Amino acid sequence: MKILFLKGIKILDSRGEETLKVVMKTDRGGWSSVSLPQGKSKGKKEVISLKVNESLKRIKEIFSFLANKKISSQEQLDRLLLKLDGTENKRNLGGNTILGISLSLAKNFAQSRKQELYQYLKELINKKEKISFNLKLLFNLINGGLHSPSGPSIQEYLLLTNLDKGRGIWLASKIYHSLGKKLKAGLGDEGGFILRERDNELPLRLLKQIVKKINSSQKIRFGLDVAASNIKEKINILKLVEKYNLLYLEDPKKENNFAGFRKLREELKSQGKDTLVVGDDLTATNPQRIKRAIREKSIDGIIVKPNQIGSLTEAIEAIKIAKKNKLKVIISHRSGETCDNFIADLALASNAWGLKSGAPSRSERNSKYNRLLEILNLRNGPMV
Ligand code: 2PG
Ligand code: MG
Repeated sequence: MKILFLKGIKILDSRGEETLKVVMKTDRGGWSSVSLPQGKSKGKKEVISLKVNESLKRIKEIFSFLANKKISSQEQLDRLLLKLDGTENKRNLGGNTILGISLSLAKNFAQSRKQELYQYLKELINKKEKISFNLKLLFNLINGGLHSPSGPSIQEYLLLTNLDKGRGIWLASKIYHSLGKKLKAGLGDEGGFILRERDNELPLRLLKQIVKKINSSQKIRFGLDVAASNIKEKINILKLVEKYNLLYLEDPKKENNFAGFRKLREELKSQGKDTLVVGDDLTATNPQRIKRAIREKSIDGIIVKPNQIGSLTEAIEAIKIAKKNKLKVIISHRSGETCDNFIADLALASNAWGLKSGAPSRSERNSKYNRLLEILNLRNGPMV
């Protein structure tokens, strides 16, 4: 395959900030494009994203370097770009620049093989495993922390349901609307409601009340992304786990506190809880950090955000390490998003435990949930 055209474009993200879109044409796959998300509560171990204008220049340089080179695989191009960058944190080319090209190539390869993106990605991740077409959805219904101008310091109050042939999405939507009627509140960065009260427990109380009223037969559990690196006060997490039967705790400790994660896990296990302790800023989709967390028994699962590491090949490496070590994989959006839905395909392709894409509201969040519905409904026939 040869790249015939490669260009970066500056576009707006869901917060109205500048982000990067990459457009590619190859001699086999035709046109493809990818828009990149951006985090706000970023981990210190994430790779560097360049300012969009800088990325645009790098893309021009990369295009002249790649023109007429034969590209035989995803990994070959990704490794070539990593070598060209030559740094550990991708500060020369930018993680956003490299990832934009890397993901555009993936879409292009899929097209050239007349495959859906998730089918192509599945072959990169695990040829033998069958896709289950089911996973947990983590809906961020109340936004706090850095994603909200007011309210609790915990960043995300998550409702967890099974995709269950799409039913989980409609259930979450129903709960979201009931909550909206009750709160009459504005929305935070990820489409969840914002509160004025700082009380960290109040959102869980509200969610519990609403879910009780809905009286659904489907399984619903709650979780938190504490994003503890951004919090100064002490929060009694174990009390919240006990009171609200929490299934999921993301970044409950600060991002370098591997021992603290482990201690919390041990406490939860000794109390017979099934609560999962998950690393996001702790592990930063970085294979080395994930291996350390495994060695130190810090986590039950990892968040995977391709732009934390900056190439598809390395994100897949992170997924493979996690799965091999029986860690749960949760594929995740960023708080600054676009309507690009690459991560929905990645979540199905990797048979991830979960997908986290914010509230079931606003097009940049719904594009991921809608992509799942599209795949579920069309997978036995032609995609449109
Ligand atoms: C997180 C993410 C996404 P951000 O902490 O998990 O929800 O936030 O993209 O701001 O890092
Ligand atoms: Mg997080």
